[in-house]
Amino acid sequence: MSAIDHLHLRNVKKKLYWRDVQHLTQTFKKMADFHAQIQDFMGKIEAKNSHEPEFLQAVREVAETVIPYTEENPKYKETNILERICEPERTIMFRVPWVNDKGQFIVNRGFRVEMNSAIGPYKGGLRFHPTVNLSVLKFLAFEQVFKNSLTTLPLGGGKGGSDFDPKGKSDHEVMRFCQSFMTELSRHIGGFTDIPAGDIGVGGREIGFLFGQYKKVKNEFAGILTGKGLEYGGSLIRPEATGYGTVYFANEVLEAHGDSLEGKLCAVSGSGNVAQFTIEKLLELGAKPVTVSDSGGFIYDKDGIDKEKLDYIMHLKNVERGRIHEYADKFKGAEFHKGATPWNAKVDLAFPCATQNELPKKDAETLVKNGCKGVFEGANMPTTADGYEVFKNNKTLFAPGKAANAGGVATSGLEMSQNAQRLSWTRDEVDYRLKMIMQSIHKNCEKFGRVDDSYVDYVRGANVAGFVKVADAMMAQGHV
Ligand code: NDP
Ligand code: 2IT
Repeated sequence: MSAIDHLHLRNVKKKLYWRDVQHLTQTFKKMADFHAQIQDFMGKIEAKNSHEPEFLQAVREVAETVIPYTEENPKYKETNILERICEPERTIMFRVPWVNDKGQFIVNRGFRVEMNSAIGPYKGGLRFHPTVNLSVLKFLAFEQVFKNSLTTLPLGGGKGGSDFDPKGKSDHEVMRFCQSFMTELSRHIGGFTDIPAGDIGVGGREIGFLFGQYKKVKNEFAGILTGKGLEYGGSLIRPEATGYGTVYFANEVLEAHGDSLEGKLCAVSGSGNVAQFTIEKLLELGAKPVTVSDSGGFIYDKDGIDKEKLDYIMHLKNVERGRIHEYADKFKGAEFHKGATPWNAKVDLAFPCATQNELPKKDAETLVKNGCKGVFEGANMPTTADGYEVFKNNKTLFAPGKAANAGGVATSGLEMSQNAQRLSWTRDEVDYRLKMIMQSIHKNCEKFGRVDDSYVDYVRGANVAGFVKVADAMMAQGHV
């Protein structure tokens, strides 16, 4: 190389260096600016909702991804859409009086958070669990707005429930509670207003009692709930839909990254509706689920939970209403770990399907250390904020609940369509539509969440994609 070439090369390097420095400085400045704006925004939300930690957690996750987007799309900032989305359109709290089998007078608290109706009537589940409070239901209703927007269907967001604990109650007690709950709720819901469904502690039995009471009080047979029994307007595949949809979504993510579910060891938490049908679909697609849990602890079955064992779990949980430790008595070789969660198991993939904040930072670190390549949230917000940071920093594939578990509410939307048409689609038809919806959610998340050729930030993708549709509808409808 000549002396002139050397000189030229040095100048090019110098220029490149300065360009890099300038670029980095700009990037840091932008990040600091975003950070300041997020802090400022959260300050306002925290001031109004200071006793609602779950709600604030859900809002912060959205703010961290949506605020940078609104900076580049100022129309959303100018119309203050994000702050407007954080304020429920309406929150209803009510007394639920009922009498237990001993003749005692019990009172519980009932709620319905009607969060956002920009793109359709309020839609979202009812949760019956002793931990239910306004913070939990506001976080769930907030998540539901973005999730429902992703489904491609015209569904607004809501959530409700009660601090009633169905565990240990007789069928008659559950029926009397549901009747009292619906006597009040019936004033606030309707096929064009608000259509609740199930969630933790609310399955087919509870939906039946709630539907019966609505019909009695209102004297109308209407599609005001989803998750109904097949005999009275329910849809095939709705019970399966959340778990199936989560696995369809996982399949999309893995395929997009040149991988598949075949032969993968999977940790599943929970043993309720979502966990059961997650396991069923994992088996169908060739994966090997090895854990299942409830609030008493988890089962590790090194031989895998096969179809026969899953049938046992379904009978134990749905019919006998038993506890998961009984699995270890039935199937020798399976271990029960009392009071623990499944995240220490050495697995390829994790499917948290129980409840919020069940996967904290230390467990995320253990999963990563053990070689876990993907986390797919069947539950709502099961991963803590710092747990998610661990996955993000390690480029673990991570599908947030509002995308991965949207198949449940999407199929509720399909149940509403069938009710409106007064007909029932076949199992194959509903399953096909569910699969198509999960594929479309995946594409939409990729569109807004792609970081580089090898990594998609599905959290950013889901939040921004969900936000854009709701925000555009809100802007079109004026400041209402
Ligand atoms: P179920 O009531 O059918 O099952 C809940 C399961 O999670 C049970 O195994 C329960 O154990 C466990 N669980 C609940 N709370 C806790 C807790 N605090 N600590 C440990 N384990 C707990 O509910 P689903 O399966 O319907 O719901 C599970 C998750 O999926 C929830 O986050 C829900 O919001 C979400 N989801 C549900 C949808 C649906 O269509 N049902 C749709 C989308 C999301 P135990 O019996 O001991 O309480
Ligand atoms: O969290 C959820 O998406 C649900 N519990 C299902 C809601 C519904 O309306 O089917």
